[in-house]
Amino acid sequence: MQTKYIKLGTNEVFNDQYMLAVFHVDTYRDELLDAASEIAAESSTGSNINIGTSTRFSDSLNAIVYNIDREKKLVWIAFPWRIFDRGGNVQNIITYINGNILGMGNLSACKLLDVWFPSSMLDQYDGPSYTIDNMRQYLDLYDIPILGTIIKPKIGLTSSEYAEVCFDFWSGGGAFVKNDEPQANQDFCDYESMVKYVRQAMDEAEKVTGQTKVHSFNVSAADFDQMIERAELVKKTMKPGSYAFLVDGITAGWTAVQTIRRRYPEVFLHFHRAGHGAFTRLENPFGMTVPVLTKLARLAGASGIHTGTAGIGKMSGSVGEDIVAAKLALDIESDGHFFEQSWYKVNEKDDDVSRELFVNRFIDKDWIEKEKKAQNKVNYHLLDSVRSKHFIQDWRKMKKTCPIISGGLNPVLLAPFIDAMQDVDFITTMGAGVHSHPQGTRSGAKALVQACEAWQQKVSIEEYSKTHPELRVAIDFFGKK
Ligand code: CAP
Ligand code: MG
Ligand code: MG
Repeated sequence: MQTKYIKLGTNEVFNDQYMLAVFHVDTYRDELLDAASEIAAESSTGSNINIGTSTRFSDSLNAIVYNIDREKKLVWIAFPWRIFDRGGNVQNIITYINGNILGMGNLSACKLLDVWFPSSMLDQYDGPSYTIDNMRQYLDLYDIPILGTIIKPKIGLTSSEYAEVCFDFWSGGGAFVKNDEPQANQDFCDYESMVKYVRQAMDEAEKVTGQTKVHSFNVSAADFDQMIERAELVKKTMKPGSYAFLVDGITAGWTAVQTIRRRYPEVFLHFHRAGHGAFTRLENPFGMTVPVLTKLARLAGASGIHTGTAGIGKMSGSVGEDIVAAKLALDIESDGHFFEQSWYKVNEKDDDVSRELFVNRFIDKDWIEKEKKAQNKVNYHLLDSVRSKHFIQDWRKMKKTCPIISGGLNPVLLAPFIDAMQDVDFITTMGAGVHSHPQGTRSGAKALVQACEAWQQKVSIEEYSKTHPELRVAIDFFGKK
């Protein structure tokens, strides 16, 4: 037990100097508080044994275990935010709070469920610059989700074939196209001609439809210079507003995300999270949750990040996680797992964190029961704790990050997802859900637009499809899938 890292019940961590975090922790052998103190030590100033080189000042930077729930195996730890690298470095925060501790031998679980940033800390971070509102203005599209696609096959089309599929989607009425996350500069589809042909396809589609369009280009690369080279090429080739920069934020890393945010504040920064499943999945007792990842992406300045389909699409996910994450990213005020966040308001008193509350909105007992039956690999304990409590967070003036909803969706699933979100402020991208339409990509795009029109007019897609043949075909095809 490293007692100097424990101050149960203390109020001193609510003084705006501490970032708060709540972990689900389990151990092979230690008592929970013992393990918690080891986590606090390893993730701040210490190691596994009390160190002789500590000073009074270094001790003032100790992380503090300030609360524990033995039944739910929850541990609350406060981190003095002055330990973090100056200059708004998100990568550095993660190195502390999801770093060495994930490998500690005595732990059988260590999952970061939620974090809370004090206002003084928030001021140090960029947050988003170009938001979905800017994109809406460019597209002149309001009050509906921005309808998009990922070009499929994931890889293998030549640059001109790729652009033709873009054209088909755009001319069918879709607004937003993205590179699939591994698309880069492959020998059969070189980056430069891909960008060039996309520009031509976009011009052509804009002429045909009279609508503006957006393409999100993956700029992730082996090194900094190459990433910037790709971004500059896109910038040179495309009209301002018509392109976004996609960064594979997990595999290329947070430094890539923050570099693009800082270099190109006038561009929509699209955070693709491929690989996040390794540490966010509920089956994995180690890592962080989707809401935490989403909060960190907002801190880093992502204009948009994938937040999952809440179990509606092909990826693992749930209402309790994905919708919470989406709302956290987006909302001025919304419920988190543990911390509720209000992004714009300045509180009169900074007593947010003492307002720990139960919010029942996302606690769906039936859903948990269903999940338990369906997936016996899920860590139920974690699942239950994830749904237990919420905190309040004030995000000050930090702009919103928009949810990007993707993964196994198709036009038939649009309305159910809007219902789950109870909101339309998101981008949705449907890959297979568009390109496998029996009549091809253009009809797939039309079906998607029609599904959205049906939702706007508050009629069922069944009803709407009587006069919209592409939607009819989509219902018959995807309905069976
Ligand atoms: C979707 C997608 C996205 C996933 C990532 C894919 O394609 O392009 O990468 O959505 O998951 O390759 O699977 P489909 P998430 O529409 O054809 O499924 O959004 O959860 O991060
Ligand atoms: Mg070390
Ligand atoms: Mg993809």
